[in-house]
Amino acid sequence: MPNGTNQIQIDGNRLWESIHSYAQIGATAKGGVKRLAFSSLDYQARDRFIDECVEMQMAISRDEIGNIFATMEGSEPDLPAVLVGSHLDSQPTGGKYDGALGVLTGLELAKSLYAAGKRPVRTLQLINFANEEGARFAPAMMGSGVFAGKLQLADMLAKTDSDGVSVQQAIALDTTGQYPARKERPIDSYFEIHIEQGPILEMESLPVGAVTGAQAQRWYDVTIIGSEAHAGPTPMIGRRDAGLGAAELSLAVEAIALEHGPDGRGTVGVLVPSPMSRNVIPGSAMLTIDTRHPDEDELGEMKQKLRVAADEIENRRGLSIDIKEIWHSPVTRFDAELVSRLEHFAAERQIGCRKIWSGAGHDAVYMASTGVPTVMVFVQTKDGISHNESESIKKEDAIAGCMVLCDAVLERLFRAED
Ligand code: HGY
Ligand code: MN
Ligand code: MN
Repeated sequence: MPNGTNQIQIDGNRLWESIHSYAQIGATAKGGVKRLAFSSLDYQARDRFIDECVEMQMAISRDEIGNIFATMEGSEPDLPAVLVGSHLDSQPTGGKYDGALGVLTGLELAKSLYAAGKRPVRTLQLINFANEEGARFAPAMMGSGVFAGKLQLADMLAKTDSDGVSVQQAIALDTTGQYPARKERPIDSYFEIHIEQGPILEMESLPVGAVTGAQAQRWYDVTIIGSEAHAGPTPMIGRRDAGLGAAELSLAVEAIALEHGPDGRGTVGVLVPSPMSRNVIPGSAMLTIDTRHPDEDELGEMKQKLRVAADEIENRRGLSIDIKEIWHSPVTRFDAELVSRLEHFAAERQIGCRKIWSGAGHDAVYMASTGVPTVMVFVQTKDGISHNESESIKKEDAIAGCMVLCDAVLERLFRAED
């Protein structure tokens, strides 16, 4: 524990209960959660978070993309504030820990400070970032991207989901309009705890990781045009089958990622031929492509190879294939000093910990892009499985991660000098 903070008792049991209580909001039959961004269930979880903060007399504010901020003013309110955040929105078949662990750990820290009657020197600001997942409205990390000034609000409000509903229309259904706009203030640091969503910590039997940064991502939307025709009388030779073009391009995405292995990643998460009739040759198709790599140059080469593969399929099949890059999240490094503080507090508590790189994107990526000292704690994930209703972590690992994060945050909160 940092000096002067030992009467602040983080209650790991209360955190674990809180996580499983929030998991009831949007609970799915298979044990996961479905709280798509800007949906009523997303708002329900977020409103619960707001209510718990208001009970501790924390000031609530919001911004125009729907990020929510809960503020516990420090005794030196002019000193730069310490931010702790993550997200409560989920994938359609999401797990109960992805994002929620981070928001609810911040809440647990505030509860511990409040219960001890201990006002921090610096202001603590908790954040629930809107639409981190990018599942309903691409791109991912939308709320933090707008907050960081890297994504333009107007562009994001115009994004639409598969039903043609825009972010602007979805936000209009929000119930927190009555909260004031967040006031700009200097930021000391940003902390986020998250499940690893990969297998490394479990393979090494470590409960937590000190995250050093995140790999780059490039997302694409692809439209393929062929010609619709009858599945019966139309000979195989000469067809312009957009569905098969999409299938071949999907295999090319996998091949390109493997060529750039072992770190290259390529996924086609959505592939929709049209008109989706069994006895009609698809005249068009749309697909989404998610590519990632820790090396920007390699990710750039993967992009070029994607176009080359598309050209070859286009020419051979008489199709037109339009590939639109819709998002680039660059390689991001977190603050080395904060990483070493996490390792220090883990060692002090005799909690096994190692430096680790993030394969997933997180709100912390955009926070780091603003120049604010930023760091994450990862928690071991069973079988490395996430974005899956079976997502699971051990209670003792969640508590270990919470303790390490809170130690590092408390050290910053009670640090008077700048
Ligand atoms: O896709 C990601 O990396 C994050 O989970 N949104
Ligand atoms: Mn997440
Ligand atoms: Mn996620």
